[in-house]
Amino acid sequence: MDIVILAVVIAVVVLGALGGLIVGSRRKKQLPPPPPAAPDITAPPAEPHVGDEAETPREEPRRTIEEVDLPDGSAPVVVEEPPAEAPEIEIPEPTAGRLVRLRTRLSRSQNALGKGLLTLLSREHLDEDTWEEIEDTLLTADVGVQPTQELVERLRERVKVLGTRTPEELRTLLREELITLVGRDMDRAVKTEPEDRKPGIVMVVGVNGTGKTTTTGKLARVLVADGQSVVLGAADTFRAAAADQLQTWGERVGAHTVRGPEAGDPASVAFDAVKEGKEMGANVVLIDTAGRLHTKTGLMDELGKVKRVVEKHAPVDEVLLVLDATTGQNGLVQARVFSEVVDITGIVLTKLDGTAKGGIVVAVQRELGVPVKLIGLGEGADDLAPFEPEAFVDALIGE
Ligand SMILES: Nc1nc2c(ncn2[C@@H]2O[C@H](COP(=O)(O)OP(=O)(O)O)[C@@H](O)[C@H]2O)c(=O)[nH]1
Ligand SMILES: [Mg+2]
Repeated sequence: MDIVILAVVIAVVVLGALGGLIVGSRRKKQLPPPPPAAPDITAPPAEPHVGDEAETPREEPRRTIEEVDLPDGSAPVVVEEPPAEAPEIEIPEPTAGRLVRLRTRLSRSQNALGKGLLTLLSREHLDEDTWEEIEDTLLTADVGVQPTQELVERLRERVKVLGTRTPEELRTLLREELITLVGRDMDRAVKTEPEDRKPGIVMVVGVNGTGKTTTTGKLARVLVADGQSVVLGAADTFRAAAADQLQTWGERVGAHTVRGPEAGDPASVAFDAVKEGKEMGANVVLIDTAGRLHTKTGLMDELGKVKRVVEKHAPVDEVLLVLDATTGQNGLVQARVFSEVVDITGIVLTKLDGTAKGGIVVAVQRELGVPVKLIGLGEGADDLAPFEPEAFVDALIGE
């Protein structure tokens, strides 16, 4: 009798355990995952079942104490975590005197152009051959035919008047004539502050690889250093990397970047950038555009469209054409084509640190009748300088 009872008890326990197992595994399969809602913490903790996981699955978000519904029924409080790491905002260096600081970067042009001319002018006999060499020096430095002839003409006259020439006199003479050639009286200020409204609108255009995005980023820093608030428009929508590149520049100085979907309409990104700039009360909106090949007329037309669409807000204050100084005559061809599509108001000559052809400054101004306003003298964040004819010429002919 006792044995029978024991056997029945064992059978019941074993069956019960088996049943629990089956129920447990069924439960696991059939029940939906526990809802993220906070449990009633006043209820006794649920008994673990056979087959339940020993640990909370890792992908389940862990709730902090603040999120748990308290017994008094108050709403769950969601505490936002601070962003992983706020980017550190840099303080760009002031723009005054930048060209002086960066003058050694013009050493290639200095050796080829400035020192070359001084040496030639210092020869005892300034014969025809020497004048021809002077001419060649200027042409090789991309000064351009017409400006070269003008300069040589002026130098010949003045040297004749001078009679005997001390090196100091020659230097002064050459300095004056070069500054005149580069242009003393042009308005080289980048127009970012229209009197009657905010924000100022600047478009940056040019062929791929000339340095548009870099220049836009550097210019944003210049403006921020001058106390202005800047919004960037990433209207180069052909490559996501281009918008990333611009945004990175912006983040470094705390400037907001407006971007659109990849391969989206550049004109609408530009439009939105100005709209957001207005809403944010920004001082300046800088619009970086795609590097269109001037041979692709369709793409060039699109650039015209970007400008027209932006001008539904307000006139564009400045259209900066970025030219790579190392490309020489090719840059002049680009300049011509771009000026047919949009009215260029200023030129940025980049990569003057990598060329002996600083004379391109003169040639490109002549070509467009528009002043060089900024020059790029390196890849560093503050290697963009306002163009000052005196400081530029001084850098060319050396101290
Ligand atoms: N040495 C030098 N490199 C520059 C200068 N400006 C731009 N670059 C470089 O030129 C390359 C192309 O620049 P990017 O801004 O991407 O050209 P984009 O295609 O016109 O936007 C980058 O490697 C820049 O660092 C400059 O003034 N000097
Ligand atoms: Mg670019």
